[in-house]
Amino acid sequence: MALVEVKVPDIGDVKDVAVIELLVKVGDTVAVEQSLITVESDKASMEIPSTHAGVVREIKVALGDKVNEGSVVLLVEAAGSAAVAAPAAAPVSAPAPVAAAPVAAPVAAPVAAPAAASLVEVFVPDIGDFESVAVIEVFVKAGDSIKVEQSLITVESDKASMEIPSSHAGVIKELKVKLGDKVAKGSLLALVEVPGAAAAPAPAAAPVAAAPVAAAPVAAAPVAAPVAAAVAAAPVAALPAHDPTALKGKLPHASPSIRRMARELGVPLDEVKGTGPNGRIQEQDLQAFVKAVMSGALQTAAQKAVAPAAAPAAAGGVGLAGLLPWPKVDFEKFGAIERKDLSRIKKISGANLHRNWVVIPHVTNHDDADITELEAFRVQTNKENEKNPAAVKVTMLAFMIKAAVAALKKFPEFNASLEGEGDAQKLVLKKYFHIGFAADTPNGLVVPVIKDADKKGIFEISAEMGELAKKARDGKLGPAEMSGGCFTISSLGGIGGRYFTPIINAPEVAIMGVCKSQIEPKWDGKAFQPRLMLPLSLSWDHRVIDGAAAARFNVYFASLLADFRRIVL
Ligand code: CAO
Repeated sequence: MALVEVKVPDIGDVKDVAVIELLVKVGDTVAVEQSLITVESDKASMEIPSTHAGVVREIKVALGDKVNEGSVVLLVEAAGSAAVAAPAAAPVSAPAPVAAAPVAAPVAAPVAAPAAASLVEVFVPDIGDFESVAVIEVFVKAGDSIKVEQSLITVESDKASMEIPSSHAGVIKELKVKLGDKVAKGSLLALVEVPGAAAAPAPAAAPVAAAPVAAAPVAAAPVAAPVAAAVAAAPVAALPAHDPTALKGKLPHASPSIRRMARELGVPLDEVKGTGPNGRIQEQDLQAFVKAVMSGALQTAAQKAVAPAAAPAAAGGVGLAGLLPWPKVDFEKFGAIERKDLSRIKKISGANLHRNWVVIPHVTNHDDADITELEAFRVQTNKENEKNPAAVKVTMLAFMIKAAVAALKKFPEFNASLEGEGDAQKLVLKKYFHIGFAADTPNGLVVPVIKDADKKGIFEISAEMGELAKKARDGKLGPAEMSGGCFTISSLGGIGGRYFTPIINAPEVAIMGVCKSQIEPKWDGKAFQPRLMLPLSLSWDHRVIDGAAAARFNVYFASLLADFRRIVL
């Protein structure tokens, strides 16, 4: 078994790069191309792969060491070294074959060619052996003035991230790439309007050439595939790993392998505190972050945004990070489909409903109200007014709004909201009675609010509901008409169904869901009688309301509808 030196291959035009990560230790078995260390210059970070398979016998570099092409990284006891010996010579000692490449090749390739009198095309320069790399950041937009060598985009392979600089100064007229695009050497990045373009192309070659753009993968020997990526202008641009589209002001400082790991785990890298040199995020930092989130000791920004009030509960609960990722299905595989944007209302109400469902411990009590007499009264009232064109049609929902006011007065904790968090949390009891009702519109669900329903009569409420429902359907409701609610009624009575579990409209603490009334046989002690029964579904926030109170609220609410005279008692 021979000991083989594994050396830093040609890493392009960068010198004295710092070792920022040791990815293996003595005794580890490594494979060819397995990353051994990460090095970092002020231009790029790159992982140095092994040229040999075998067991690591000695590591010749330490964190913080400065290395160059040819520096010995470690000694590997190569398995079947006789076989590897010959090709092994190449990578270890063969930076030479590629030495010319990183400087020379990119010079020619990426240079911008003038597209019109003053419009030049800026291309991706020679980025080494990467066929197709993803655009993970776009730093500029059309209209921006840029300088030569200013970074335009960041691309990332599984081994390195690199910023692609502009070969020209000028104004971006058109950007030809976007986040997620795959690019390679020669891909058109942008059209740049260059002042006095005639002069620009020649010098423009220089900055691109000067930029240590290219990686110089060793092509000579099969075992030698040191993927030295390299590049451009700024410190390594690492992305918020969980969402490449969510660009943030400050980019996390981490190697490509750490960023890849973060992406795989769904860790928002920009929230991880790095303990490495210059705050660099290391594997143990990622592990600590994941542990903290899983134990509930920490919430990610996304979790906080989804569940701001859940923070206290999270201490004893399970973090959302524990959930499986959303299933990805190739729907086209199973049949024809069509993709449609969600309406603005659906997006807003969806986000609110999601938060409320996740944060509030919902319980739903179901009951029935005997509305035989009330419905007869309502129909009779409407009949009496039939000939009066100015008369308002009285609705069952108007009666329910008045019943809700009476029930809220009797059970004040239903007319309340939670405020604050932890020990400082308080229950806000409201002395006003604004009742919301869910209205179905072509664009989605909205909840107009009848203000001061305690001071209004059935006709007035019916009229106001009619106006608000029309405005809702026409998309003309203002924010003031949808705010300030104390309690919501969601009636599906005109449509059908038996019971459902309405989602509480935070910061309210309860909601009444109503379904279609129907005649049912009810035992009166002597015989079954046909009674018109209205199904009720009261959802309530168990942090504020107890089950017994909810049952009492439902019974009282139902009793008011059963005999509306009680409302004036
Ligand atoms: N049982 C049986 N029939 C009922 C009923 C009930 N509980 N409530 C209403 N109806 C009948 C009415 O009698 C009326 O019939 P007629 O036209 O024959 O008189 C018809 O349904 C329409 O009732 P209405 O004019 O009184 O309207 P409404 O008060 O029922 O509804 C509104 C108004 C705005 C609430 C409704 O249009 C709506 O948008 N409902 C959907 C709410 C919703 O989507 N909730 C779900 C939220 S969770 O996703």
